[in-house]
Amino acid sequence: MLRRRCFYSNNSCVRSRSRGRSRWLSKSDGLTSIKLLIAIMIKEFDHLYKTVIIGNSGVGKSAILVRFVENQFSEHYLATIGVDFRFKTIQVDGKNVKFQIWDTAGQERFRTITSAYYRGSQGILLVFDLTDMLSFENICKFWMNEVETYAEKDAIFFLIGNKSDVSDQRQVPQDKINQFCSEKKLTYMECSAKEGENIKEIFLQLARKLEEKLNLKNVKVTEKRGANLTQPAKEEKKKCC
Ligand SMILES: Nc1nc2c(ncn2[C@@H]2O[C@H](COP(=O)(O)OP(=O)(O)O)[C@@H](O)[C@H]2O)c(=O)[nH]1
Ligand SMILES: [Mg+2]
Repeated sequence: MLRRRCFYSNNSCVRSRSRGRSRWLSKSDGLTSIKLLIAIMIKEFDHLYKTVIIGNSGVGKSAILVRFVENQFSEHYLATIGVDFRFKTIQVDGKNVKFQIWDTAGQERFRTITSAYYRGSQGILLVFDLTDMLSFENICKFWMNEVETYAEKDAIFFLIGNKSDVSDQRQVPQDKINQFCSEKKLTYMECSAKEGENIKEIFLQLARKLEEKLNLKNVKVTEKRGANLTQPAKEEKKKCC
């Protein structure tokens, strides 16, 4: 009998969905990183950003991911075990920006997401359900604290209100959303994974912010180097004889 093997260093078994079905990742899937390396070498994309999706179970995290990557929506999703990630490349201002998007797979139900999930993430999507007040309260009370603790310090955070299509069942007041966003300096966007409304725009805006941040970083590094070049070289310490 074939044994199911985990290949991630954090020992989390990984399942991935292919065309809506879950499958265990085989050892050969460990080649993903090699494929990525080749993609970098042949300049298949300009920048790669790890982005994680977080929020209560049932808010539509997987639906957002599947809508963005496959432009599909299903009322029922199979919960994957471990973690699930997908790639998607978009064009942003003449650049090919590749997203590696991580989706939790049920652990959020028990709030047992490990810090490894957040490691190296540059983009964070905090998702709540506009028709479920508790899902918003949990962003404020729990998920925000969690990402502030574990995510990279300079990551870009977006607050996402999903299920905008069911406008007659809205539970989350706009002023509460605004207040929280101004407190935490978050970009807020509403979307509907079901209708496909605003999904691509979320990733476009995120990509723009990430690119801006990267450019700023590069300018700072260049300025620093320039400054160093104009500064007189430090006198070498004379060695004592
Ligand atoms: N009406 C509506 N339902 C949605 C939307 N997004 C997801 N759902 C439904 O919400 C349920 C939970 O979605 P899922 O993506 O599994 O949530 P997750 O647990 O956060 O990953 C599913 O039944 C989806 O069909 C949306 O934009 N509008
Ligand atoms: Mg899910």
